[in-house]
Amino acid sequence: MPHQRGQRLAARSMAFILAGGRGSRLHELTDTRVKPAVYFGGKARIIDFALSNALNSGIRKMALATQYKAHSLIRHVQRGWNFFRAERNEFLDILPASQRYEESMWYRGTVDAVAQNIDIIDSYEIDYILILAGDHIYKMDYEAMIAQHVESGAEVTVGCLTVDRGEASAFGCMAVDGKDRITSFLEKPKDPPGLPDDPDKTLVSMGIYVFDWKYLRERLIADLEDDGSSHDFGHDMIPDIVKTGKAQAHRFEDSCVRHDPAATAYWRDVGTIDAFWRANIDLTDFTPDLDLWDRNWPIWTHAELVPPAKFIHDEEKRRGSAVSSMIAGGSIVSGTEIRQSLLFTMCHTNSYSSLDGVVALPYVQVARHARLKNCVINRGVEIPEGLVVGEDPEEDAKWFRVTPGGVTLITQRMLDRRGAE
Ligand code: ADQ
Ligand code: ADP
Repeated sequence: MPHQRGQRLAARSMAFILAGGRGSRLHELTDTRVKPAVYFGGKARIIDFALSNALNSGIRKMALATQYKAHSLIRHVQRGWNFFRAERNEFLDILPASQRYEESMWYRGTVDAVAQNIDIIDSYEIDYILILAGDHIYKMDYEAMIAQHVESGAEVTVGCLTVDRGEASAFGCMAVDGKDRITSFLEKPKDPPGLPDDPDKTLVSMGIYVFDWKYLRERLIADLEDDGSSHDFGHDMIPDIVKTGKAQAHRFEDSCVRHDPAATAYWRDVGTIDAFWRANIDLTDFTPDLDLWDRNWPIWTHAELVPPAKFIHDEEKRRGSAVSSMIAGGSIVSGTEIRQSLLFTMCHTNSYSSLDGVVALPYVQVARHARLKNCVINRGVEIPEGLVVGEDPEEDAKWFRVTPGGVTLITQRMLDRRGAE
């Protein structure tokens, strides 16, 4: 059925979210869950940012490609992401690699994850497809990017941002002309090029793309049969299209959602324990760069039905208090002194303990007399009485994972091993 004229661009588009990558730099935090399913910000999961951006941008057709360790992600999406009405042709489809295309073939790469679902995408009757990664923290109005794509007439529009040159080799790096047409694209170069007017900065790809569906469809069909391809957007398809001169850059600054135009354009890849800890703890700042309080751009998630956080102050015990911190619902802070920390849903801490710079995932319990500094504690961990972490890095490293940045990751398995010694 042809699309009606005057329909909003977002209504003629779908978001295809890639959430199947292996990823390993979050170590034990991704032992059982893929990175997009990792918790972030006290209530949400990383995937909620891409999904919320799409929803808030007016997109009502979404598909989520999953592969490794997908159970936690699928459960979260099933519980929390039911805003869609099939009657209005709205949906969020979960597309696990299910060997539909060929019986021996999982998703061979990001391009292949889309290609193996061509028939499903056809049935959505869309004009534009927005390819997203499910593993970044940012707020962005995707409709502005789609609008630029349509206006410029490019074959592909690549979301991009400026980073320090020293960090750029983890990204696809590009050069653009005066109209932001991409003139060269190098995937993860060892020695990234600097910007012409600022050699210490590099323009990099956010790994998000807009295509006309008709155009991408043809490229996907060719890629399916191309044994020489590694089936990856960053390695194969984007550099190829750049050579034709029909790839456009879209500046994140132009569609980043922020209260105050002077605020920094916030984007984080929380791909390491240090980055994950930092980004969570930053939320406890007086005015965090990431505004989770904006009623016009909410981050939607599955929220457990729990009572408000409770603080127990007992004259005989020490004060139960939290300062410069975020404490999620269902938590009980009983006689614990908490500073600059973030406790997720249903955490329970006990008397004579102190937490400073702690990111505690849901259902963490802290027994009495524990002193914890600069830690990430995995979901459901029971911190035993009197445990001290963050004061003697050598001792901590015997049992726990201490990062280069000095953050300690604690899991139940590590504690059990320590308890058994
Ligand atoms: P990377 O960050 O290395 O580079 P990649 O590993 O390809 O990105 O993952 C991108 C997204 O696709 C992730 O959300 C991942 O979970 C998912 N994914 C990976 N393999 C998949 C598969 N087989 N099936 C389904 N999903 C899969 C990319 C670009 C760079 C860009 C950075 C920005 O290639 O050019 O700079 O993203 O972070
Ligand atoms: P302590 O800090 O001395 O170890 P507890 O954690 O055992 O103390 O309990 C302190 C208070 O926390 C209780 O009096 C109660 O108000 C509240 N509390 C503890 N557990 C629960 C629970 N499961 N449900 C609701 N409230 C609880």
